[in-house]
Amino acid sequence: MKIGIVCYPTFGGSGVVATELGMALADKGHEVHFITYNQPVRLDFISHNLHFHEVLLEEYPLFHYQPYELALSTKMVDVVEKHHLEVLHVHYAIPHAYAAYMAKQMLKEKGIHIKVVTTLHGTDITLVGSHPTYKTAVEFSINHSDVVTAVSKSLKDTTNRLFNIKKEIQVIYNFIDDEKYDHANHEECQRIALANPNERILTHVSNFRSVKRTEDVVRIFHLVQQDVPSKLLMVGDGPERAKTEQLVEQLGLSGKVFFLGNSNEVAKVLCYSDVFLLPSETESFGLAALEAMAANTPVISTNTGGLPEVNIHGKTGYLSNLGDVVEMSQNTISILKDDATLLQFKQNAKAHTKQFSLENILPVYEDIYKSCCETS
Ligand code: GMT
Repeated sequence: MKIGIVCYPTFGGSGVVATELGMALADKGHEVHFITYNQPVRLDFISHNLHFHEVLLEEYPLFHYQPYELALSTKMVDVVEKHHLEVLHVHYAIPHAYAAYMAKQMLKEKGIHIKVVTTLHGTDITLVGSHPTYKTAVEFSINHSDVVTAVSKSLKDTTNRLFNIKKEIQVIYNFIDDEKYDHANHEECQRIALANPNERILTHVSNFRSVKRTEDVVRIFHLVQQDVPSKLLMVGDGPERAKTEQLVEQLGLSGKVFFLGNSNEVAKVLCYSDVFLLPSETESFGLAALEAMAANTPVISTNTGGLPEVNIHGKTGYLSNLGDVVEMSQNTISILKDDATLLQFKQNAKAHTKQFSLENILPVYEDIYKSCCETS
């Protein structure tokens, strides 16, 4: 099939899911066209079936804000027309679902009938989408998509609670390309460079937005390292990084906490890790947790949003109430207390990711594209 994918090209989870999906579809022989304002960070041009179309913006003195939706919907129309696309799959409702609706209407005038699949990822519903500034347009564009999917049952329920949705939302979980995370693929994984042999390694990966509670990560680590010799790796960058670095200094943890910045090689960093910390305020799914588990790393997380659908309490890690850093540190210590317990949690975490494998999820998206193109 000929598929257009619209996403944010940054380190956010929705962009990662969209990019991995597009690359896997191209691998299976589909022709995939990414339409966004930058080349997606994880996009690897490994296939001649992959194309990237950059949305360019025109500066004009009158514009206080540049009209990105207009440029995006114009680009969608151009690409659909020129490459005869059959379906547009937009990731993250704001503003992609709205721009796709506009493109669909413009194409209809030309006698072209494109199908629109919208995938809801989380903050497009929970934090931003339901805000009165955007709510009416988000609700409208969800209701006018041909197919709507959400990345967890929790996100589906939240969407139905916050909006007046008139169509069925299908749940399709985030997925993982298991092979990328197998330790066997990372012979260079040398934890000795980061920690002494007697030390454990804790890891956090995020875009350092306030919803990720990166200061809680440091507070948990502060308590853990009093009991268990350990180091903390902080991967990613964003608005909360400076404050989090300050807290590390205040707590006297410099030298034990390493800020690695944004990385394209999360799988390599995770191969060093013993426990992954994700104390988010909310997570519609928690792709970072799934990636950690695929790299044999148990997860200490909050019990918010879709996290209980991914992280199984007492098996793949532990879940706690938001902000309960004491309980989260005790749970971390209980996993790290001896090698046998840690090994059991690592094995459970890895085994649990099988149900989220790319090979299970990819055909579900393919079926959706096929069946929506068959209906008039
Ligand atoms: O985590 C973020 O803030 C980025 C955000 C995004 O849309 O880029 O991630 C969301 O989508 C991911 C992929 O579906 C989910 O795994 C994350 O849980 C979700 N983040 C939140 O709900 C906070």
